[in-house]
Amino acid sequence: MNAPSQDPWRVVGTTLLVGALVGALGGCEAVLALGPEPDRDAATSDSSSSLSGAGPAAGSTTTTAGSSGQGGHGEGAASGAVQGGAGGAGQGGAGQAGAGGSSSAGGGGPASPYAEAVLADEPILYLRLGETSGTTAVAVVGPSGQYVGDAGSYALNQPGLIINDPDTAVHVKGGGVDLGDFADFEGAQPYSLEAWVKPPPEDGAEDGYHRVLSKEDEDSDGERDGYDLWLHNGELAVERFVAGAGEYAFADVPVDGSAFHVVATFDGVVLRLYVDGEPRSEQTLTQALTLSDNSAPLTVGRASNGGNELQGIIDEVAIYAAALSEARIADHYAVGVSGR
Ligand SMILES: [Ca+2]
Ligand SMILES: [Ca+2]
Ligand SMILES: [Ca+2]
Repeated sequence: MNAPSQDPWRVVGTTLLVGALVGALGGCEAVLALGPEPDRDAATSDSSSSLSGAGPAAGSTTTTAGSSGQGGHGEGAASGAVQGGAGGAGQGGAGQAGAGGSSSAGGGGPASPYAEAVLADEPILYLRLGETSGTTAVAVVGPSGQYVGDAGSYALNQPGLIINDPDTAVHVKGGGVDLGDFADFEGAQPYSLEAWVKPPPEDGAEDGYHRVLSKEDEDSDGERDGYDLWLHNGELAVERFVAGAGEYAFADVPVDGSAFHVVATFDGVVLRLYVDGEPRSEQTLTQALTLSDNSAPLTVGRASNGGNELQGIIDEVAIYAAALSEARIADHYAVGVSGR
């Protein structure tokens, strides 16, 4: 009960996360994998103050951290944690606790304003893709994935796409991440899909539809069902399919090899696509396109069936069970390109 308040990340990571999260094992692995980073302790004092701004998610997570870090009473983080903890208990907010707590784990060491911005919106999946070795894509929130593909089909530990954030990214070259059957979003459930992508310069000969994210079953009945986000000849699209009938929203993206931020949202009726924090297109569905539960894996960097590979760096993938607002998307982008 007397752990120093200046190290809430460690307290959360080692005591709370393990039991609290859906991705508890992943969170623990994140701590182990990232623990040795030298700046960890130095950065945690900064992160404690910023954590208090993360709202109920961070606050409720730190229920344990707050009670064990009571020496810090009077500081933003400690009081936030205590208040958050009370709120979390009242709401039975285990999921929220998980999200906030894993922010600490995912951060590992240095505070990440970008990760905090993501976690403030309570994703159901958040992959920082910052592994340096192994085959597990450790989830900060949600199920961890497996890096899949032939030897050389992906490269870990590539420069990340978030400014002033030491967390790295993966370069996919045919491989990707398989998250298993997750995030079906049956019916007309809302969602948001988010990623940072840095494809190679367009050479004019590009062909094919390169999946950034995919949760699409076409194999069981030969017809496309689900949703995905793809690149094709400098065009980005979010699509939604039921029994082969689909609707899309499209937007142009850079073809000069520069990175961009994408968020696709679905609010139950309208598909929207945002690039670099700005709304770029939308499509109001003209048919219901009611999704069914399927068993196709959610994948990053290639289609659920392993095809349609993306080439390039992909980073900071998040999925939310809500349509993020334009303001929140703009904020994520602003933090991502400023580092604060
Ligand atoms: Ca990353
Ligand atoms: Ca199908
Ligand atoms: Ca399913």
